[in-house]
Amino acid sequence: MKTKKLLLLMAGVFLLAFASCEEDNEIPVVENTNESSNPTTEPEASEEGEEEVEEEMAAMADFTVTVENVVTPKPIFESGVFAVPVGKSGPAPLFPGDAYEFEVNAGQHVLPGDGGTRLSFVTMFVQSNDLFFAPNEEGIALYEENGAPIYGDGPVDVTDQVLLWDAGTEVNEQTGGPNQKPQQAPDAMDQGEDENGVVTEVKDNSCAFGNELPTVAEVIKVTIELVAPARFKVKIKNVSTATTISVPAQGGDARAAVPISPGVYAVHTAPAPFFVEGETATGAGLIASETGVEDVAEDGFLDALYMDTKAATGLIVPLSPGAWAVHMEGTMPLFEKNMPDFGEGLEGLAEDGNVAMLGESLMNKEGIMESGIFNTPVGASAPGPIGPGGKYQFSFTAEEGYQLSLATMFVQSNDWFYSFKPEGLPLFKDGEAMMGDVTEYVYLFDAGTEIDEYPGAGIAQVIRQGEMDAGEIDSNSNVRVVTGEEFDNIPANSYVLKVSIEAN
Ligand SMILES: [Ca+2]
Ligand SMILES: [Ca+2]
Ligand SMILES: [Ca+2]
Ligand SMILES: [Ca+2]
Repeated sequence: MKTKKLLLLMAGVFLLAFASCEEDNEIPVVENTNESSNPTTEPEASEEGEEEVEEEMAAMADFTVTVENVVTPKPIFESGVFAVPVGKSGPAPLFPGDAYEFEVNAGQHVLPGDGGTRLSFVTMFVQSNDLFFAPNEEGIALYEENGAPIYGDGPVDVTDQVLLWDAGTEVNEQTGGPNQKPQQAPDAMDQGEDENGVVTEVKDNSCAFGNELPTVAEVIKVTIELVAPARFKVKIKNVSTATTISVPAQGGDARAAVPISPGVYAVHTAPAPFFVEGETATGAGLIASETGVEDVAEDGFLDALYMDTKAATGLIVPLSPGAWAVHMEGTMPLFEKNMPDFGEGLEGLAEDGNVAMLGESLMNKEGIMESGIFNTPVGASAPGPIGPGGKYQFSFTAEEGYQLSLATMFVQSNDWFYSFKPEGLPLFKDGEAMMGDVTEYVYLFDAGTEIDEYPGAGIAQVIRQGEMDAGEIDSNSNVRVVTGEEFDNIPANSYVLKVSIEAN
């Protein structure tokens, strides 16, 4: 799968950012040189003295913590429908002069080396059995090779990148034929003879179906406008007129407009989100929809295509190297909620995945029994972030009364990190060591050090920013919980990471 290759590339890019902390790798992790630490063997107390001895001994255990990236990589970054014409109150096809408008979020790429963000869509050429408009498999690139966004003095016309396709699902009739959308009952579906063909570009408009089709630009006009950093407005306009297409099946010199149906769009980086040229429309492309393309191409119905596209849409969130500390109950080594960042390195971790300063600060902080950083993924030989399937691991020995804190960056953000609550996670309960999956105690925090942009798109986020610490200062400088309402694509914590503890 392509995602794997992309994540490797990503790891390479991150190495640049993390190279500075490589020398700090050697922070001791398990060594506990404290001479007063207790032996792990059971006390061999005499019968009558046993209870007393147990009361004096604080419980103690060896812990291994695993931080795992459990993201299921999805091929589509963002998706949606366009169904309500501008100025209308409900879904409808576009008739001459009407337009759909929608906005998408897209940085120059989602992951380093992924080929860049592109826009694709599928919408029906309504005067047909199964023709649709869509860009080619690559999609319409939203950025130049040098990383500059599509930009012009106003909207940029990209109609020359829109093509007319035959879905190969229904046998073509002369325009105006009985099994074409305008002649079918409004709710008719799949009416017409099965073609059992493949998706092909309609290149010969004059003779393919025994009548003349208009050119793409005579029916549809598509423009893209950069309306804010990493945000584009797309406009799909029907530029046909009442005489654009001849409808010989209606007799004589009859001519008509070409309506355009509601459709589905996607922002993606790998090619072919919806279909593959030369393959059957069923189950093809990144979303592998069973009937989605057919339903739009034949009847202008977008439910199946939209649902299958949504199912293939999601944010891929790498996790950065992080820091951990085992500290006394009642201390908050990393941050306090609703208070500004301590200025001890959390900012560098939360904004750039740079753990060096925080790791150093923790070594010299009071109340901390042991601390360290985790920056080399399990199975890797060099520090780097972890993508889906990757994990970090660290170990320590701790006694009752101590808590565990840790922090790792939500890499598709400006300054977000995963952590337990600031007091940390108790390592013992009623004398028993904490074990198992503790992901439910993890929260996503905003460090309050940089203004948030759309996750996965923001140009001041670590994957896309030009330099470390790029980004504007947040007017609310407090560390606080990310509620999930800030943006529509923030995954649930348990979708991104799993934190588990082994103890013995
Ligand atoms: Ca056909
Ligand atoms: Ca039909
Ligand atoms: Ca922020
Ligand atoms: Ca930044």
